[in-house]
Amino acid sequence: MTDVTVTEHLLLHQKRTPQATGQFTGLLHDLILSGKSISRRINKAGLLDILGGTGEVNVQGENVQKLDAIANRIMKYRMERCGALCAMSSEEEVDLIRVSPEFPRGDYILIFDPLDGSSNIDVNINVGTIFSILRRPEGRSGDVDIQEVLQPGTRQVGAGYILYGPSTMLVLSTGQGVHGFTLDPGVGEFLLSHPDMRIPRQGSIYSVNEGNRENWDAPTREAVEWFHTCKTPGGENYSARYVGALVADFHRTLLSGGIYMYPPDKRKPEGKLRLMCEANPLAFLAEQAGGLASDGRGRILERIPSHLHARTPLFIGSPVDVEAVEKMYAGHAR
Ligand code: AHM
Ligand code: MG
Repeated sequence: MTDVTVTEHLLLHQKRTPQATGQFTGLLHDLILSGKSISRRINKAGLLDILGGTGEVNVQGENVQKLDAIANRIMKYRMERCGALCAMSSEEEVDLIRVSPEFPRGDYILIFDPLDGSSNIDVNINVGTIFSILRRPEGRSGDVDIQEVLQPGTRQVGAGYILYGPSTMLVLSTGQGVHGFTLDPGVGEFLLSHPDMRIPRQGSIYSVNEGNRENWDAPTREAVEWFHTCKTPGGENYSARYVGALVADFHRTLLSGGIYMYPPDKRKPEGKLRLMCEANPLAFLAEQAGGLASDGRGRILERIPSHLHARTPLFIGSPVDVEAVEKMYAGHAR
């Protein structure tokens, strides 16, 4: 662990141009502040009456947990006031959230999953906030049109997540590698703990919900069979790991290598995960760390979202492992 704070790191590494307005740095500052507030709530989850469901069902047809709703509120409140955004989209809300004219508006668009893996909250297992930052297309002003938001992941200018685990970590990329920061609760600052994170070329772990096996498509069956039988570079068998919180499974994959998969299946032909608030930001991080992210047939980052809550199959992690899955797909016609 270094004593470089995330703010110091950003100031040292942000490209400084005469046109730079400081909006982007301000946006990240408020995002980090929101993450700290959510982290504090989560740490107290067992002590306050904030576990369990609200009784509502969200836009995705899933039960809303109280902490989902709290995290969503914290993000919206803070980020609407940060002065850098013109619009936001949350996994928890059907419509685009346009920044109200009573607040200063900026050029950026924030897409987020306020609390990924929230079905894990009641059992005190890792959850996280995932975010993707887009820039409004040049020359646009006034109210944001939905088409301005539906950009492919290649256009992201920043992405990351805050993982609420044994310690709280921020993993961030602004397009110059991936850097990890650990929250020092004593001083309330994220300190640089994982500079320039790189995914190993091949891992030794595959991560998929094997309970869905009977509904998988043929290439996924073949791919998982391949992971059952192939060897790691050290001659060992692959191990299976599945937390069931994408952000936690991805974090392990980023650090240790291997692959996380949420394939299409008979009941969910487009997979389960959301392209804009889950797959794109993690794909951006994976590529920045030397890994790959694919929908089986192509790069996640090149998919054009059809709507805010569009879904995608996801195969993400070490290049050798993701390429193995793509080979299985290439052997099957669409
Ligand atoms: P959430 O954003 O509502 O928490 O849902 C997404 C989660 C991912 O975090 C996780 O990888 C996946 O759903 C688990 O799904 P399943 O239980 O079908 O394996
Ligand atoms: Mg999620």
